[in-house]
Amino acid sequence: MDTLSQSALHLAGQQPLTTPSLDLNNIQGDVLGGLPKKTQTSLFFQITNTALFKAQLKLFIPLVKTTAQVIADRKAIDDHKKKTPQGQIPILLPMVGVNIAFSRFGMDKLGITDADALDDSAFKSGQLKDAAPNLGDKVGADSLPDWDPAFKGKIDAVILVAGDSHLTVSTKLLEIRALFGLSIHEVTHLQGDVRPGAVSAHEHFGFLDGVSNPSVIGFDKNPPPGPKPVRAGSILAGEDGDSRAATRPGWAKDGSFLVFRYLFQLVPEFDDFLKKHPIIAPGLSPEDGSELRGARMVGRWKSGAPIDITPLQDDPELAADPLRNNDFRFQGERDDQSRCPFASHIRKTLPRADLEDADPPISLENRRILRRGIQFGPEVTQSEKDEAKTQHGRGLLFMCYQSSIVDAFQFIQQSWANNVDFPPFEQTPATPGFDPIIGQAGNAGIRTLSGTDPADPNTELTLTEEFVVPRGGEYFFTPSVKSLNETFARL
Ligand code: N7H
Repeated sequence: MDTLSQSALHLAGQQPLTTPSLDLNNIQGDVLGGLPKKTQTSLFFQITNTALFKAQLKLFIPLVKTTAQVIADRKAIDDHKKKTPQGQIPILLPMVGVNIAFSRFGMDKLGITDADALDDSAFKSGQLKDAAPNLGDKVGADSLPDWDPAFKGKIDAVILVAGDSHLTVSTKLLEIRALFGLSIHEVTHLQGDVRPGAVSAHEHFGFLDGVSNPSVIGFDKNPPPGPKPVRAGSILAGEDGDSRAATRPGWAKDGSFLVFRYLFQLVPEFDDFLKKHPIIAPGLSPEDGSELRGARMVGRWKSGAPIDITPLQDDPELAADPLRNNDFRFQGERDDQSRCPFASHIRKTLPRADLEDADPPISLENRRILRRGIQFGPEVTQSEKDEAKTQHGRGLLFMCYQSSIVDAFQFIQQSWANNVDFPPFEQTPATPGFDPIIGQAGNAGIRTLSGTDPADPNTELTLTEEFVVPRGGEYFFTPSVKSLNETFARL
């Protein structure tokens, strides 16, 4: 182990990590490694001819990118960047990665009879049924979630095709569509693209994304200081740390549940809200006050710097330093939200010391998710800015992996983000309120939260509009390559 990682572990208060061996040739590449991508198309389909589909799946499996291949791809990208002369923007390496995942409906069609033993009620019901009662999505006149029609029918599986350019991805898609031919019916496809130029790593509200993901023991060899690394079983079924490992079917091992959410973001409306609700404090311009309000809603500045470390002004150097930008725990602020609101998006979705330092301590290991989303839709136009109204759909194709949807994604959304009393502190006079970014209040729509004004954290802020609007999604399972061959494609 190098000195840097030793001191990183020391800072994080961790013991040196043991390395149980994970079979990286067996785990699909997006789960632990993340398919490298500037663009990704997700193809949602129904299986219309099971026997033909299984035969074609056999031929498709060699196209599936494994974790070992993703590691090689990432090394090739790094080497390529190093070879690019200083001052020049590197030309992107042509690259494409393919993964596949199945919903419960798809498993039923393939004749997988022991899928109940996966023991995940959210996966079993599908996201359409889960959305209104558990995730807080609004219901439309047809009593179904107010979603894009494509997601109101059944989806059996999704193929992810990620790459460096639209050309590489569309060429691979042609090959895949031709391969499966009439064995599938395409329900819809969604294209995501990283944003252009300087905002390429930022999501549409403008915040740096992809900063904090769990380090996985046995995979991430040098975890930076930050939240506790997790055992592989919190992401992969059947591995150490999966509490259901003993009762899950053998074919589930090294697979992972994939949550897909089609989330629209009302960016001009979000910006307009911040403009009209700046934090007012001596020495703060209205623009700075709006930035501060936004940072307190998210828990990080747009640069990525955490407000728990730098509460009143941005610090881009801190934001860019992976050894510091995740090294905080909301410690010393139990019962207090002067540095970071309880309801801020990152405190709601990973409440660090709020639970880990409780008496008795509550582990967060089974609540961790590996996020893999990508943006969709165009940049905000001048006319949208002028009208403060969205005219073009844009947002996040949210994706995350975990070994239990019920314990992780569903729990985070339902019991934390949408739960106004979370986190629970007896001494705090104010109710935390909704996560202002992803909290969903069902058809009521109106949400309140406290803590966004640092001078008076008990003051409540009312949001009459939800800035993130769910319009579809599904729950999938991403099997290992071995079980794709032996179980999913078995005739
Ligand atoms: Fe969130 N945002 O721009 O405000 N998210 N998220 N998320 N999110 C995070 O650490 C965002 C969504 C988590 O470890 C950051 O990468 C937006 C859902 C978790 O400290 C930012 C949407 C769920 C973390 C955003 C959205 C989560 C996290 C900080 C929807 C799960 C890590 C940068 C359009 C139910 C927490 C970073 C930690 C971070 C935003 C969705 C969960 C900026 C816009 C649906 C676990």
